[in-house]
Amino acid sequence: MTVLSFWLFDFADVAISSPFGGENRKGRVFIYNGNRNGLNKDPSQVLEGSWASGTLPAGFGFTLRGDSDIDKNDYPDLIVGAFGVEKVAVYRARPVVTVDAQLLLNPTILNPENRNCQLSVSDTFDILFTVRVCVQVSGQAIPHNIVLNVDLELDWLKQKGAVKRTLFLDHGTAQHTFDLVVGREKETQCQNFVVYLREESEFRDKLTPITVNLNYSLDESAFLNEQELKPILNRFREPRLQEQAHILVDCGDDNMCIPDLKLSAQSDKKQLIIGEENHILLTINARNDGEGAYEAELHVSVPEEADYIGIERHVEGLRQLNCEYKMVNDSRMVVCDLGNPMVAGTNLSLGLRFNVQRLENADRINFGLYVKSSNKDNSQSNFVSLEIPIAATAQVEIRGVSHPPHIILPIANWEPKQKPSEEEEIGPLVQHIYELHNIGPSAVGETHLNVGWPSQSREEFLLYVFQIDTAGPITCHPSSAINTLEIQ
Ligand SMILES: *[C@@H]1O[C@H](CO)[C@@H](O)[C@H](O)[C@H]1NC(C)=O
Ligand SMILES: *[C@@H]1O[C@H](CO)[C@@H](O)[C@H](O)[C@H]1NC(C)=O
Ligand SMILES: *[C@@H]1O[C@H](CO)[C@@H](O)[C@H](O)[C@H]1NC(C)=O
Ligand SMILES: [Ca+2]
Ligand SMILES: [Ca+2]
Repeated sequence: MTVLSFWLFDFADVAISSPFGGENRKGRVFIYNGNRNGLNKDPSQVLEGSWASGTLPAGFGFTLRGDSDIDKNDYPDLIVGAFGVEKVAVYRARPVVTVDAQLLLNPTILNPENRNCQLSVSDTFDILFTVRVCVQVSGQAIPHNIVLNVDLELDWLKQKGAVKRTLFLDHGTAQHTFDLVVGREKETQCQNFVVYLREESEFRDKLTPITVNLNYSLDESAFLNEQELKPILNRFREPRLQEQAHILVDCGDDNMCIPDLKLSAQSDKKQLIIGEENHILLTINARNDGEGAYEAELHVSVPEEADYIGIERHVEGLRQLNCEYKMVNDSRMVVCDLGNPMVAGTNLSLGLRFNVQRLENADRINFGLYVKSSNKDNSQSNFVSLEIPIAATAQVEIRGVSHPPHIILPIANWEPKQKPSEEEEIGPLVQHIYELHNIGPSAVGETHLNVGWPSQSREEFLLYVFQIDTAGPITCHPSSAINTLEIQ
């Protein structure tokens, strides 16, 4: 192991070699940067020998020489010897550019009530703020002018096609890339950009801060001299800055909105009857007893038996909100906009109408309701499960007539026969007609009609049944055999 220290800036850096270390014992040199308290724990660079070990190991790093400036660029260089292959490698140090960048937003609180400037393109008043980028560069023996590629991105937290709430006034975009030329001995170099907040109707999220992201890199194409080593950015500076602006929301001194959402709901029908025209009106009361609830929405899950008709518009005291019917993950929902924000103290009622059919296979239907907001804390209301039982009711009627209506006994000039074989021989014909009616509304299943009749009197036939006719979906089963005498 060989240890070599060399000085650059304030703290000594150290090169430590391990001549037989690394893959296939090719040898390695580790560079550790110094800091105020000594050395960094992890190496900033690891140099690898590139010569295979023959009979002798290559021994890359067997000797280290440094702290001298071979190419006269003002940075100490490092020479690594590999005695096994009779080679030396020279590592030239690149100039290090330290960038001090600042990102300033003004103002940092945007008040949507306070649209203060008229844009020529639209006739609306816009909320503007300034993004100021300031940069200073320093470094030993760095080029006279440093060119930085700078990327500015507005509303950085809104990625992947989300609506950017702020745009550059000059470009109409949320992203802007530009070159900043900073002189070595110059004062801080600044550039201002005017940014506007889109109209409130164009976005919903007012709670998430508007994050402005700045990142930069060295424009390497600006260094034309091939002989000279190109500078690099100081690796101990993150080439990225972020600042945030907030849209003013009514959240009290702590600037944290904690809503207290309450929900209740009832149906105008206490039960549903199979077979009836079932329209129901759900009357829903939503309140916010806490601070502003942002992007507040009422979510109603609709049971499969029900179809959404619309919002009730004719009852006084019920608000006409914007409600939308949609499918969410295979479940049917009605989603109503309760406001953005649903301000503190809101107490509103609305009515939703549904048509309920297809009740035959259920004994109840269930609506699930809750209010959600985009607030971080306490974002949802209580969950309301509204259950409506299903019942069947039917009014069933029976009517009957007899032809003839009367028969007077004994029948004049008529004698019973010992062995009757013809219809007339057993007595006069009596016909009973029974009619069954279901007036509804529900269908009736498994209906039984029991008819009894006097069949005998004093050991003789009274009403002798010899035929049963039916019309309609009905079958008859006599309790004992009929027409035992087989009369034609
Ligand atoms: C800024 O960062 C993004 C993402 O990391 C990168 O794609 C872009 O090239 C960077 N811009 C500059 C100027 O370095
Ligand atoms: C829909 O499904 C996704 C993924 O399965 C889940 O994260 C999300 O919460 C679901 N949404 C609802 C409203 O159930
Ligand atoms: C909400 O308003 C209704 C009338 O619109 C009223 O009857 C009810 O008491 C109010 N609720 C609260 C908690 O203020
Ligand atoms: Ca040098
Ligand atoms: Ca608060």
